[in-house]
Amino acid sequence: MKTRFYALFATLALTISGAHADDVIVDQIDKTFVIDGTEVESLTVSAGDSVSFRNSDPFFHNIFSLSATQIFDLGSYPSGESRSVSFDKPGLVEVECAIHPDMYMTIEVE
Ligand SMILES: [Cu+2]
Repeated sequence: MKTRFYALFATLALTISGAHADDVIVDQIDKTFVIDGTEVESLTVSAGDSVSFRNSDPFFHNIFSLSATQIFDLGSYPSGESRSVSFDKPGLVEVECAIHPDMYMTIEVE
């Protein structure tokens, strides 16, 4: 009986920690998307996670997506500013910049 109680408690603890949402920082450097100093073209997150798009370039960016999974438009924002999006639905999200058409990455929401 006691063992069963502890097993239930362990399951509950795992469920709570599993619900923790992450925030991933995606930099914009030299018109590319960068995570921890490495240029990336794709990223996988869990539903409920958010991504902060930080502008580390000396000019404006305007990050947006027209993907049905998550349509968003962060607007035009200057160097040093961050804007974030939370991803709630699983699926693929294509991310672009309205100012720099060559900027492109995908976010897979699991
Ligand atoms: Cu841009």
